[in-house]
Amino acid sequence: MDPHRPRYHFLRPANWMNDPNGLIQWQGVYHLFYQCNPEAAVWGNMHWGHASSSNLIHWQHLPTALAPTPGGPDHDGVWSGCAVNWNGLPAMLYTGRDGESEHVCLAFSHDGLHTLEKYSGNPVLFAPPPGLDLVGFRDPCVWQEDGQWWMTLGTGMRGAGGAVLLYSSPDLTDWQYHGPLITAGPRRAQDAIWTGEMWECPSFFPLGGQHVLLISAMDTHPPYALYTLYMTGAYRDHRFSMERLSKMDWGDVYYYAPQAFLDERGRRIAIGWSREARSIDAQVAAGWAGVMTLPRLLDLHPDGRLLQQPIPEAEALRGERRSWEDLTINPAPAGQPPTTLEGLSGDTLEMIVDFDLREARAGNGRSFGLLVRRSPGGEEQTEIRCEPRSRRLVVGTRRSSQSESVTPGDYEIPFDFSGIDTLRLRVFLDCSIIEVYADDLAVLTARVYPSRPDSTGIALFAEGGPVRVARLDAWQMQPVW
Ligand code: DQQ
Repeated sequence: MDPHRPRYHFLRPANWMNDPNGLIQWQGVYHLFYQCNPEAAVWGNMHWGHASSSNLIHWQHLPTALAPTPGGPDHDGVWSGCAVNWNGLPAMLYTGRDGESEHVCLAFSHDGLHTLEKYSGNPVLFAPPPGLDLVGFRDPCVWQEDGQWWMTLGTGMRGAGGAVLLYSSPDLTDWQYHGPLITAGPRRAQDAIWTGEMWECPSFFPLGGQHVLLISAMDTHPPYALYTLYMTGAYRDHRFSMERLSKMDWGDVYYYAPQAFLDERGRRIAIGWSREARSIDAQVAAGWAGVMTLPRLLDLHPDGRLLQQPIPEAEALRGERRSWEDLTINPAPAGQPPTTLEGLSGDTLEMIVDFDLREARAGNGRSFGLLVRRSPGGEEQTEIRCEPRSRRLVVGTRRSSQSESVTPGDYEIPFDFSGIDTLRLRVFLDCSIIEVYADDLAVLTARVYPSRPDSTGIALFAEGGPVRVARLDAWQMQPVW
């Protein structure tokens, strides 16, 4: 068995997978369509794969749903798109790739999402309005508002950064341009986050009295971008004015192209794609590439920050549990190993760790955290480090693997520890994917490929002074495959 293949996250049986597409709950059943290459473990030849689930955790693989039509407007690939309820029929708006051109195409299902049929009049939107010099024209996100259909498309204004275009239609087939929903505008020196040359996969929706726009910022030239941003703000007169901008996931390239949908219970749920952090040769040799992150429940903090929580359904995977209370972790003397916990190890775990920040914050320059996927001698380990003084939380994968085919890195969440007495880290380990939730306010997805079978240890560490762990719960997670 491939030790790096996740066991409780969604992924295809084999070959390449990327963006989630067409997320919808239809007559009680969740459907996940996704970008895939059915022939190889490398990106290309894009089709829509398909799976369904009653709980967003246990998935059933279904036949490929959409393939390129030779001679059709999608003959070079069926790229990303969304699903809507079209007067009682599930309908998909997707990107048809045709050379370098991108068109909006429509498909629908007459048999309750067993199969999809392409609309004979495709494409339903052939090209952007004349006169715009754009980078990309793709990834429709569609909703109903005031008796009409509205659609956003991801693009960039050449030389001027990302943008989202807005269209409306009475019937999903005839689209009218309404101008940009939002444009990045010129880059300003004080902007903390570069928003890229184009915005892929916009996902736009109301949440907590405001609106949220998720975009995947892309820039293939310096200063480069390949990460997911969220914006919160006001949607008025068919324009979106952004008030807050942040990364949705601080793992950068390892969380991309998320799509958020509303389920039948009215929950806003996002699923993102995590690419591999090992060489293409290693991906081809493994025969699979790409995994979906755990679905996240989205909400809005009163101050406008996006709250993200793993869906509660994931708790059904919890198996054997171990708990500790009131632990004091002292700095290890030089050359001594960090603190391990009797009986706690593994590569498919959920952990909830409550760090008491009251003293640790006051202590000058203290840092503390967790080591996971650690070999007994520490030759391999992945670090989750809290640094209150430098206001950051770092996930370090530089020592995660001794294999040379892996891309290591340090990924950091800017995090303000002031005013928090207890920091709750919720960590999911599933073979090569790690998701770290910090107080549900910041999330970081990382990929690790330890080369040693004994790299399964968990340890706690403190530097510069002790840290108190108020509580630690850990569960062995049950596989879904
Ligand atoms: N992936 C799709 C595009 C999208 C990109 C192609 C984002 O539609 O813009 O596979 O990863």
